[in-house]
Amino acid sequence: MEIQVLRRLEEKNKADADQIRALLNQHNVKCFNIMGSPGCGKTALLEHVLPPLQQRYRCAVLEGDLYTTQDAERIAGMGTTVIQLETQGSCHLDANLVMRGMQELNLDQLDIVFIENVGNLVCPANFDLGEHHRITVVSVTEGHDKPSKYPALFTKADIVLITKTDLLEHTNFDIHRAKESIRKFNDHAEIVETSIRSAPPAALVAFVLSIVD
Ligand SMILES: Nc1nc2c(ncn2[C@@H]2O[C@H](COP(=O)(O)OP(=O)(O)OP(=O)(O)O)[C@@H](O)[C@H]2O)c(=O)[nH]1
Ligand SMILES: [Mg+2]
Repeated sequence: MEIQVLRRLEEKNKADADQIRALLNQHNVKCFNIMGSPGCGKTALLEHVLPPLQQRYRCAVLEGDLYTTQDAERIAGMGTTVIQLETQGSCHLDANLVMRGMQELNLDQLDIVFIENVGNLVCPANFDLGEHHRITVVSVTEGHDKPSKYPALFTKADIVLITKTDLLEHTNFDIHRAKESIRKFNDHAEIVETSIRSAPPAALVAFVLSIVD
């Protein structure tokens, strides 16, 4: 009985996600779903990639959070259109909530929508949000074992960012081992080392531009 309910929810989410993708395609808007652990640096990356992207493209952000609007305020502070998606305690976004967010945006006036998912290395992987591409972020302070321990988010990524590399010397994070683990589950994703401190995330900007240009 419980299994039947889960399948229905998944089917409903998939149907909603397909509807979102169709809506975005109709408006020629590209959508990127950013996922990773709490504090891995998702919002910080957005703060760094939005300025160069916004020189050429019209961007908006859907900010997923359990309760607070702190990340949404950071994005709004940059002058970027942002809609808060409050999950009220749930550990991931689903397509139904994302659709409501999309309906608040003027898609005719946009080229790119970023979704920052709730900080979580497990649950968001199972929920198609109607995005075109998935960006997975893992920071060196989390440990190089995380891709092999939590493969789901890495399996479905189109690009994986290994962040906070400025802190490498203070950790035992083995970049080579992390990349090997990611490759076991994903043979196509670009894997990029980055840091907002020492090396601005040019590879992420280039990835987004390669899709949108
Ligand atoms: N040293 C260093 N710190 C970073 C880097 N990227 C992010 N941080 C810091 O890491 C902390 C968390 O960054 P956020 O961008 O808020 O992380 P997040 O993934 O959006 O967090 P949640 O939305 O809560 O899941 C902040 O204090 C950032 O300044 C980096 O490349 N290097
Ligand atoms: Mg954040």
